[in-house]
Amino acid sequence: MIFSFIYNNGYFIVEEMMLDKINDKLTPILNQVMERNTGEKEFHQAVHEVLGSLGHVIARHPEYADNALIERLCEPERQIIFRVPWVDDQGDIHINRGFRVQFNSALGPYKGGLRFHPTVNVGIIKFLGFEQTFKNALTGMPIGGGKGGSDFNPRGRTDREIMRFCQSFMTELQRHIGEYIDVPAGDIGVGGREIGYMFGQFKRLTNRYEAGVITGKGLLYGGSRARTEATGYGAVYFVERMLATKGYGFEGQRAVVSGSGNVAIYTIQKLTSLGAKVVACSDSNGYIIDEGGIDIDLVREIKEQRRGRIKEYAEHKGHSVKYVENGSIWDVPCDIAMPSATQNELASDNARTLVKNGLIAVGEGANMPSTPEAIDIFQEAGILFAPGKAANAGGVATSALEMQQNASRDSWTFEETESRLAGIMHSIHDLCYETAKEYGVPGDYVRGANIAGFVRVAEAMRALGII
Ligand code: NDP
Ligand code: 2IT
Repeated sequence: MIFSFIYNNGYFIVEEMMLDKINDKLTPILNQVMERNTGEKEFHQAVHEVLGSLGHVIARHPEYADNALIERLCEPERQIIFRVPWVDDQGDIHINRGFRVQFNSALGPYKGGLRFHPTVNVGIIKFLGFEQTFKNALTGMPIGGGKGGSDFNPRGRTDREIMRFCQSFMTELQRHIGEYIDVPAGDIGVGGREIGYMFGQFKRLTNRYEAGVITGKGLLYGGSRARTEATGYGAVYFVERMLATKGYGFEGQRAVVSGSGNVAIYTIQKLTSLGAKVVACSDSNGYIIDEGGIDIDLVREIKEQRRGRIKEYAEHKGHSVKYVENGSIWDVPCDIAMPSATQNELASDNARTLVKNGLIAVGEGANMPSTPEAIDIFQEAGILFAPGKAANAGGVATSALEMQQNASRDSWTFEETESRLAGIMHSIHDLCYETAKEYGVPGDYVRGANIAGFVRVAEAMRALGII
């Protein structure tokens, strides 16, 4: 029996992994991954979920397991760990650790974000790079999978400190990236400001205006319109299409969105514009409930302009808004839940509460926010469940649109870019939906996404030989 150790709200929860989902051929591969990557529990969890979906595929296409293809798929092509020294405003020196895991380049240059958060370690970056490989495949765009970041904590740091940290981080990272090699972007703790400082340092060190080396850039220096909004908007487009398969729409639905960062903000904005009422959002300290519907302009002012805390929303609005410190946002009853903060933020007890409260759909804006047991509970209850690697692919897809614009030295309108994003999300939805049906698990978007992503990467890896 294998257990996963899941960090949730300050506690480790031990949850049993459902090994019976794993096919005989795949079990030794999973065991090897767990032995070889000791203690990297999030990476184990991500590999377990994907391999747990592949039983039927390998039965139908045994050639995908030839030449140790799956073993190769579970081992990153390259893992880079480096020192990031920087000086704070008082003149004290800090040493952080930088990471870039170049997971798989079968479909294109490595592509994926950079995360700056104190919890970052190699296991977190590996899980994210592994997920990214399949997500990027689902977009149908020519991008491989990678991820990076640092255990640097940006919270409370001045603008100058952030700049010096980003410059030091890029001083090392620049030797490993390039528009045809590896193209980073943002993730938790990395937004437009950080991308600007990193691109500036890359340009200075290389003497090249190579815009396609990084995405999420500002509009004046090679960024794409709609990239900032893309992950949240894309997740809502996916959920809209998923709801439509059951004849539902957003009008009048009550929604809860965790987090209040980039993904959460634009998820809330799009849900609201399509007729849903978003009643709660959060940060790592607590959550707010606004029964009148979240005032997104106020959230943006607090979070994007002042880099403040979500508690300030309640302080500003007074009695009509409730702030709950350290509680679980999933206690708030809703029809649609969109976890958009971080991995394993929604565990089995939260899933049970949501189901009991009448939930109809979950759309994962974050990467791997639901624990495996929570996903089982949703699926057994017949809840529509959109996994992150499909639902949040709009961010990276729009990054690939940014790369296209950079390559052609073009710049599209917001409408043009958003309509391409919507088209991509609809086709990812339909691919997952049709794949699930084809493999005898209709309505199972987890398997649909894992299988469809895997097949694309596996086909490319087979064509490229044993490398
Ligand atoms: P941001 O840094 O903009 O926002 C992150 C939000 O999540 C904040 O509200 C933050 O609260 C909260 N959060 C982060 N870590 C934790 C934690 N350990 N516990 C509780 N809350 C936490 O990041 P993004 O919005 O960009 O990313 C959110 C999620 O979406 C991540 O899983 C990311 O990987 C994923 N994602 C992002 C994409 C993008 O384009 N940005 C694309 C696809 C997926 P606090 O301020 O208190 O830390
Ligand atoms: O998890 C993700 O897909 C991202 N953080 C975005 C990656 C990208 O390259 O835009």
